[in-house]
This record gives sequence, structure tokens and C-alpha cells, in this order.
Amino acid sequence: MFHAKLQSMENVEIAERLSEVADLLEIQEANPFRVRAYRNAVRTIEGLTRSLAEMVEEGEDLTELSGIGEDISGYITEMVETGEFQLLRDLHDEVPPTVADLLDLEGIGPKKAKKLWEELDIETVDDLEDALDGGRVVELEGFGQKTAEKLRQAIEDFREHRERFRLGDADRWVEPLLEYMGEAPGVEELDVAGSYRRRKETVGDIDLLVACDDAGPVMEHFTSYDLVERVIEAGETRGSVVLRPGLQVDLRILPGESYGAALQYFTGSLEHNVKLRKRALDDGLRVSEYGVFEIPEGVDPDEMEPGEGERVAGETEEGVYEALGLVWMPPELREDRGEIEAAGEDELPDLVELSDIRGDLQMHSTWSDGKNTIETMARACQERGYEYMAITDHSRRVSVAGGLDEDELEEQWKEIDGFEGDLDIEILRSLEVDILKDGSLDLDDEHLEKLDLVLVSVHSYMDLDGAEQTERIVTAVSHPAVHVLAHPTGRRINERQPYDLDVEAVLEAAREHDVAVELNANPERLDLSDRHVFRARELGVPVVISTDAHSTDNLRYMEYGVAQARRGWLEPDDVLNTRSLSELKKWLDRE
Ligand code: DGT
Ligand code: CA
Ligand code: CA
Ligand code: ZN
Repeated sequence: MFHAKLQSMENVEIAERLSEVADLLEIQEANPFRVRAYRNAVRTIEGLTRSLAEMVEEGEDLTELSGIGEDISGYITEMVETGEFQLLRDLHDEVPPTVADLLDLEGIGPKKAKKLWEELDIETVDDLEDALDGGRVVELEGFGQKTAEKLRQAIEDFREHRERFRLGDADRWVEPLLEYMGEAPGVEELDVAGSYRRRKETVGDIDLLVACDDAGPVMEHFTSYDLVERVIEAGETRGSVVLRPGLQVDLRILPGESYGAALQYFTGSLEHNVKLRKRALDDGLRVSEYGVFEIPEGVDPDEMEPGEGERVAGETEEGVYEALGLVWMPPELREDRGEIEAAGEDELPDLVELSDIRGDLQMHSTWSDGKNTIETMARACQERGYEYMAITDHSRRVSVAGGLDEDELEEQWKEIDGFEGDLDIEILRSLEVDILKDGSLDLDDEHLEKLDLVLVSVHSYMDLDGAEQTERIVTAVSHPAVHVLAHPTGRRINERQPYDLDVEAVLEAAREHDVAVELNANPERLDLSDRHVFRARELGVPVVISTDAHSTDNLRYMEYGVAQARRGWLEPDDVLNTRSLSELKKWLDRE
């Protein structure tokens, strides 16, 4: 039993399932070459810019993709055409799917996972925690006290990092879900609220709101979505499910008259709502998810029944804010960082928008580790309507990514000279120059001088102590040729902590030397963070929002960068790449 929706199965879902096969095979101690074949296929799929479902529908030969052989091609076709994957189903009869979750714990490989499951019946991370509490794990051969302690830490890390989804990952599931929910009977309004709407870098769960008259069929439609793994709750107007990758979705169904109030309430943040409610009480008003109500004389607002008191707003979100004497605020601002006060005085920032962006100043090509040629990247940028772009391949020292030396850089310029005239976009000669351990740069001064834009960043010695790391980066920023410090803290969300770094000192140095800081828009980085760009703005340090694209597809990351910039209160003037080409050139030439 499956729906037509499966026909458009997402690449991520296919990759996810193949990756699960690899995990389960590994736990079964299958032939390592077989395991690797699945992993290679997953890597290929993750880098694909086209939809596999489309390719299957158009009868294309999937085995022409690298890493995809006859078997896997057959499985992909099976998934696209039937929504089923018999091999995975068979594997699930042998190994419970949750056992593979144990592999996400630091220090647990397939052998250990197998042992925990076979000998202690541990199938989930929660089971493992119970077994640790009960002292059963230490008794297992090859585990011992030290391992047990490490596992506790691993569980803690797992919970802290893995339970929240990166916004970019959540989007891959939310977008198809919204499309599906839009097809539910009688839907009048449909929105995602919560941290997702505020575009927070990670989301704990997805809060879906629907306005309609008849809730039953909408709830039914929701819980029968194909990617639902588990239904937690399916009440009349309130439901909760967990999607296959472990992402929880809460649904609220409401009548149209209170939709605006619910949207406001469930968008949060909690802190924003708390402050709003306090403010309302001073005006004799009570705000709830049902609307804004006048508090009747002598009534304790905490004891008001839903719907009690005269209702002054609720149908629209604007109306809710207006009833409280405030103008509507973009969701990205609703973190109680001063936005309510600013709205009260009509001093909200005029936030930067995607359409303000005139160019992308960090991207890679086949000259280093990018997937597309410079010309292809340039045409894609032109299609996005940009006036300018910078090609910033890696420098020599980043050899794993095919970094360029001085001679190769000159070769690259010649290539650009060759086709530039055919295009309607300015290609800035640039390079992502590696910052060496002592803060010096991985390119000679002569060539640094010749570049239109000098971008510098760290790719090695990420674990220096704070003082040394800060000094290193400050040294780099102080070099007179440098224009932009890229991905300044080096964090990878849910994967790698930022360097031990005094960001304030780096921002001060950037200001002193007229260097801009990057907001790297890759949803796995978002570096600098929203809080840090807020601080950059306060200090008057210009911010560049760049995608660091390694393929034409990645150019769409700009949207994530702009969202974080908005969360950091940036206006167009705070963002360097909203400037016209001539203004940008003036800034680059330090005129
Ligand atoms: P998340 O899911 O952890 O990324 O963060 P949020 O902000 O999406 O939080 P969530 O899903 O727990 O709740 C969604 C919104 O609902 C939250 O931002 C504010 C609102 N909300 C939830 N619980 C309460 C509450 O007890 N009081 C008030 N005023 N608002 C609440
Ligand atoms: Ca949420
Ligand atoms: Ca929620
Ligand atoms: Zn980089």
C-alpha cells in the first residue's frame, strides 16, 4: 500500500536507504567490498544535481553514474517504481533497523554493535544507556570500565548534536511534506512555524499548521504520509509523527479565525512570546494561540478559559502584533534580542533580502575540488542574475583539494580570459588562500597583489590553543593584501566545534585592517553564525555572504546565508555583496 507520491522519491531518501543497507551489512560482517559498493553509491547520489526518480522515469541508464552498478541501479529503479526495497526489508528481518543507530555513537563500530545486540539484546541508544546504568556492559568481553565511560560521553554527545537537524537537512524533508500536505482535502492555509520558520540553524522538530473546517481528513492524510515511520499521536486537531530520518513533525489543525494567532504563537521563540505576553498584560490583554483577548474586569488572566473575554485579534499575524501596538516582525528576528522594543519604537532593521545580493564571492571549480568548470559556474551565476562572482579555488597547501600554485593560477586566469567576453557577468580573479600555521599566506605577494579579491581561511592545525589560533588568524587578517576572512571559526554544525578562537579579537582586527568577514552560507557551516554577524554589524565590520559552492547546485545555499544574516539583524548596507560592481571594486581597491 503506497501513494503516488512515492514516484517522486527524493534522492536523499534513496541514499538514506542504501546507506542503511551498508550499515546493516557491516553489522552482519558482510564482505567489505560489498559494503563499500553501497557507500560509494551513496556518495554519488549525494552529489547528484538531478533527480534519480526523473532519470528512471526517462529511462536513463543509471549504471553510467560512477559507483552505480547493475545491482544498485536495479534497487534504485525498484524504489522509484514501487516505493519498496525488498533487500532492506529482508535485512530488517535479520537485524532490527535501530541497531544501526548505535553506529552513530563515537567508539561503536559494526563489531561492537553486533555484540551489544546479540549478547545484551541492545537495540537502541536508550537500551544501551539502561545497560550502562545496570552495569551490564562492563561485563561484556572487550568493553570494560573505560569503554563504558566513553560510551556514556558518546551518548551525551549524540543527544546533544544529533537530535537537532541542520536546517538544510530538514528542508529536504519539509519541502516534499509541504507539497504533500497541500494536497490534503479542504486545506485553506498551510505553514511551518517554530524554529524552522525563524530559520534557526538547527531545528528540534517541525511545527506544521493547517487552517481548515474539517480536521479529520487532514489528520488522516498526515498520518498516512509515506515517509512516516511512527505515529506518536493522532488526535482530533493535534498530531505528531516521526519521519523516516528521525525528524519529528507536530501538526495543529485550526479554524481560520484563529490561524494568525496560532501562527504567531507556534512560531515563537518561547522567549519572544513570553515577553510579548507580559507586554500585553500591561495593556489588559491576553495573548494565546487562539487570539488576543481583552481581560474582563476583575478576572485573573491565568484563569481565563479559551475564548473568554472580547477577542480583538487572531485571524492574521499582523493583527496580533497590531493589537499589541507593534508592527509585524520577520520571524528571523523573534528571538528576544531587542526586536520587541525596536518594533514598539518603529525602529526595526530593514533586513537584507535574497534579491539584494548581487554576486557570490566564494566558489570552487574543477581547478580544485569543485564539480563544474569555471565557465559552467559563471553561466549558472549569470542565470541567477548576479552582476559579479569570484572564483576562489584552493591554494597549493590544501593539496587534498587540488590546490593551485602560482603558475596554475596564471593558467586559470588565461582560461577565464578566453570566455569572459561571451558572458554578461564580471568574474573576479580570486583564490581561497590558505592561512599557514604561523599566520602567513600560501601565495607569494606578487600574486596576492594581482588578485582582484583575496580570500583567506584556515584548513589545517585546527586544534591550536586559543591564544595561538587567535594570533595566527589576526596575523593573516593584518596582511595588507587580504580582503575577506572566510569561514572564520571553522565549525561544521553537528560535526565539528569551532576552533578555540577569540572571535571578538578577530573582528576587531578585521575592522582595523578593513577586512570583511564571511558568512559562509553552506548549511553545514553557517560560519560566522547569526550571533557573530550581529556583533560584526555592531562593530561596523562588513559581512560577505558566500555559498562556497562546489557545484552549480550549491549556489542555492545563498538563501541560507541570507536567512542567518537576517537573524543577525543585517541590513543591505552591512553586506558587501549587495553593492554594485563599481562600489565593490572601490572597496576592494580601498579607495
Ligand atoms: P525547536 O523545535 O527546539 O527547534 O524550537 P521551537 O522554537 O520550534 O520550539 P517548539 O517546537 O518546542 O515549539 C514551537 C513554538 O511554540 C515555540 O517557539 C513557541 C511556542 N511554544 C511552545 N511551548 C510554549 C509555551 O509553553 N508557551 C508559549 N508562550 N509558547 C510556546
Ligand atoms: Ca519546533
Ligand atoms: Ca514542536
Ligand atoms: Zn574553505
